[in-house]
Amino acid sequence: MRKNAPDPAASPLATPILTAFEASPDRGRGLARDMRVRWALEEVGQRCEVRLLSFEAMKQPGHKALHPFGQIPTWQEGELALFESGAIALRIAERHGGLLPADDPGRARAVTWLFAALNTVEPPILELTMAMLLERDQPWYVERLPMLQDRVRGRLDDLTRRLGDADWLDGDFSVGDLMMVSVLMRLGAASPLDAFPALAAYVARGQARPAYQRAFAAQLAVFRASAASRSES
Ligand SMILES: N[C@@H](CCC(=O)N[C@@H](CS)C(=O)NCC(=O)O)C(=O)O
Repeated sequence: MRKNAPDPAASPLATPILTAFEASPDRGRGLARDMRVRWALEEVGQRCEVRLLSFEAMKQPGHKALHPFGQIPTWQEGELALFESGAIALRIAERHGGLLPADDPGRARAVTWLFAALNTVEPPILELTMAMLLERDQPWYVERLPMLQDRVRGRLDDLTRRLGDADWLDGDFSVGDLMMVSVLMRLGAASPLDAFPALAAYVARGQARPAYQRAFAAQLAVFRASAASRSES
C-alpha cells in the first residue's frame, strides 16, 4: 500500500465513535478533551456517535483496549481505534477539508502549531492548573506557585509576540489554532488572560466560531442531562 493511501479499515460509511465523560468534572465548561474533537468535527461538517463513560468504565479493560491509559477521548472509525485528542483532531483534519491549508508547507506549519499547543504550551498550563486545584494544602505550594506562573507567563509572552496582530497563528484558521485556543482555555479562572489581551481576543475569536458554539452546546447538553438524572435519583 502507498504510504499515504487511505486506510481501508476506516470505512467512510461507518459513523465514527467518540468517547466522552458521562459527567464531566468541568461541569460542561468545554475543558474536557472531547470538546476539541467535537469542535474539529463541527468545523469540517462531520458527525459522530458519542459514547459516554463513567470514571469507573474508563478504567475497565474494555476501554483500556482502546485507550491504554484509561482516559477520554477515544475515536473509532471502523477497525481503526485512536486515542490522544491531537491525533484524533489531526486525523479529522487530514480526512476532511477545512482545517488544513491546501499547500504542503502550510499544512506542515499548521501541524507544527498543533504540536506546539500540545507539547509546549499545554504542559506548563496543566502543571499550574493542577497545582492550584490539587496542591493548595501542600506546605511547598506557596513557594512553588510563582515558578509555575512564570513558566506559563513566558509561554504566553512568546505566543503573544508571534501572533502579533494576526487573527490566527499562520494564515487562515487551522487545526493548529483549534488546539491552541483549546489549550489556552484551560487557564480559565485559575489564571485569566487579562494580562494578555491579544491572546484573550484570540481565544474569543475561536470561541465565536459557529462550529465551536455548536460543539460547546453539545457537550454542555450532556453535562446538564447527567446532572438532571443525578438529581432525580
Ligand atoms: N493527552 C491526552 C490527555 C487525555 C486526558 O487527560 N483526558 C482526561 C479528560 S480531559 C481524562 O480522561 N481524565 C481522567 C483520567 O485520567 O482518569 C489527550 O490529549 O487526549
